[in-house]
Amino acid sequence: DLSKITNIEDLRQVAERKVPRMFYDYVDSGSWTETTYHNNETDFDRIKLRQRVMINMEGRSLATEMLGMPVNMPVAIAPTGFTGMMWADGEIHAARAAEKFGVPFSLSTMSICSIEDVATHTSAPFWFQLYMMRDQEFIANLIRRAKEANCSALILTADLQVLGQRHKDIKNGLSAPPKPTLANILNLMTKPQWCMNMLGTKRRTFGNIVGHAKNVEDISSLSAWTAEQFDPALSWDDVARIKDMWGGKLIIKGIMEPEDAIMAARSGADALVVSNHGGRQLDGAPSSIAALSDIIQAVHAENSDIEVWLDSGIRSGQDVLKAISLGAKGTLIGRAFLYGLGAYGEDGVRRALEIIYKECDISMAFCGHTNIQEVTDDILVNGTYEQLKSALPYIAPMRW
Ligand code: HOC
Repeated sequence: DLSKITNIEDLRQVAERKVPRMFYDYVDSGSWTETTYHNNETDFDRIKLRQRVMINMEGRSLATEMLGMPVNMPVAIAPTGFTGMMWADGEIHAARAAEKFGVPFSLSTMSICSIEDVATHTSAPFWFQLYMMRDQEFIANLIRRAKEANCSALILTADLQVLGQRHKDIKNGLSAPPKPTLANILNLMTKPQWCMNMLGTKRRTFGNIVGHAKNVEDISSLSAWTAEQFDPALSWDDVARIKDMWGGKLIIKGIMEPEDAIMAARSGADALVVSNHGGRQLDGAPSSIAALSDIIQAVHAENSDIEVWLDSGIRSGQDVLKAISLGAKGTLIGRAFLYGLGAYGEDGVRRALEIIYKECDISMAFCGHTNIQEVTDDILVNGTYEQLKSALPYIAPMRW
């Protein structure tokens, strides 16, 4: 009975107790000083909502579309690495929860369950996330596998051609599966449910790259592998090439500047995600919510119909509502669903989605709206650019 789990923080606390330290820390941390990681959350809190009254709140709906696909609310599950280490077969559990809730699920290249594992255990089409690598044959192979699995969109990650330095992962000796060191064994002894679940699955390392990448189970070999494999020369020409190879809906994730948003719009991508990778890459970047307005404006000035989405820092339905009010057409959640997964598996992901739905729905009602598709920045106390600037001091200057 998860009725006493009322917010995402509750799920985080349970996950912290149940998940081995190295995997919990992998999720619950950012790069370097973690300033961007923290700002992603605190900047949402600085944006204030206007309470309206005497407006009929009946018949509310959060239903909308992302890339023309109907969604129960404007939230998708983000592609996250090592997800099957939060809970055995975690990607399958999260995908099932998303499918039942009517929101999209995205599978990371660096997932534990493979594309085929998830496709076999779900029926709704999911999205596949790709890193540009030097090995073109491997890229073509991943794209072919995603097509065969009936994936309905491809997400190209633009901001991880080099890996941000994450101190906790290095100190913990992050690996999948965990190495049998004394520290790990002692920590695993305090996580009996996790150990039992893991013993019951054969999926304990990276399902999509196994066979292609040898010995990439720990953080130093993974970092070396990404440095060797991920193509640092990724360019907008590659995006056009990937779009051709894929032939379906393409999403570019990791846009933080208007000039890059314009390039994404011109590249033929169908959606872009304003994202600083959850504060896991460039520490020192602004929060993603501070970067949003400027990007929306640039895309409008370009007359492009590319959809602008946002991730990084969303821990509540109010955060979703704020992003939508500032012009995002959709959002992605990472940690918010991972805490649920680590805490209770599929039930926990479902609970995370229910919590976010309810918070978004109730907040929208308080702001005097009944339809998420009609929400604009008129629900914000600090909705205009000048007002936002006082709430988010380092919001990008208006350049477009
Ligand atoms: C060491 C893992 O997007 C993240 C993920 C996956 C990164 C791949 C390399 O952790 O931010």
